Amino acid sequence: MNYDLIGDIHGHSEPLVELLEKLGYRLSNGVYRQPERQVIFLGDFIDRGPNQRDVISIVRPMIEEGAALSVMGNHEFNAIAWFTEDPERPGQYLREHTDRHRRQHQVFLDAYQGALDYAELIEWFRTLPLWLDLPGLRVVHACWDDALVADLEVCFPSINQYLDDNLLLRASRKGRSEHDAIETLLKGKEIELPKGHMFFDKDGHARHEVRVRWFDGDARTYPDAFLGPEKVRSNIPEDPIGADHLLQYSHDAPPVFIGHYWLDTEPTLLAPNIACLDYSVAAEDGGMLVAYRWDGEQVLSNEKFVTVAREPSQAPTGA
Ligand SMILES: [Mn+2]
Repeated sequence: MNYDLIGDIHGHSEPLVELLEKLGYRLSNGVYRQPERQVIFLGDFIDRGPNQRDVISIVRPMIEEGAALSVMGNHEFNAIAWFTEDPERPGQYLREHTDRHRRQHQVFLDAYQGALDYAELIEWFRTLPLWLDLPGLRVVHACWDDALVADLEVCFPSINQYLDDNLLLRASRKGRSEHDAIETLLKGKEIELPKGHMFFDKDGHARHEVRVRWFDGDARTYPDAFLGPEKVRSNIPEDPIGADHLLQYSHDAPPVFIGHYWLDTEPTLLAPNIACLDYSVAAEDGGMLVAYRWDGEQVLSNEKFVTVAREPSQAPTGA
């Protein structure tokens, strides 16, 4: 099977429709299809953008009718944990209802909280696999880690059919190995900046860690290892890092497609077998929704990105 992989959508249905049409998908009985190909979504359907329901009403039928596959993004995982009451702490939730967490999730809550289909949508999010290991390619929201994938498969054999209560609870407890595992797969590897260094992220939060090129065991300094928007780079010191923070991913292993990193350059491969497809479609100053047309190649090509630009929001919608 040949696949069109599509990066983080974050509530922007207009670029999604434009991209699907550009890729040759046509609406038929409520489902965008292309007879010879399937889409693979990289997760993060929700939060941030203006069309939370419209995005779900496009991607969900595609997945349910076999026109697409998908992995879970950290925003879907967070939505599940926000919704789910903590069985050991009545009245509390697996994701704490702090102001900061609420702000990150507000546009989704505005669209679904109190609606009859909210609980059912959360149930559906729980069916999204954490990763896909398909013939010739691998898909995960942020970081492929062979050892974690192998461990989780042994401990939780049905992990990619349904995120069960046991795993959801363990993954929501800081300090547990399951928490670290899900964080790594869905949010990537982060390393602490040297003392005294920090920067503000797109939401204005102070960050003391950076996301890193987990696949690149040759990175020796913070700038070598940094993976994220280029506008942040001037805050990254030249200091050396400990190489044991990185995983490395063999150049002979199948290509891995990831989203998550809010890149802001022209789409470019991160390595001959690593492509990130998140180019900040939801950024306030505009960005791109990005796909990669994959036809079985094991060495990826910069020629195969397909993009749709989104202009900056006219009036930021606040919160
Ligand atoms: Mn993400």
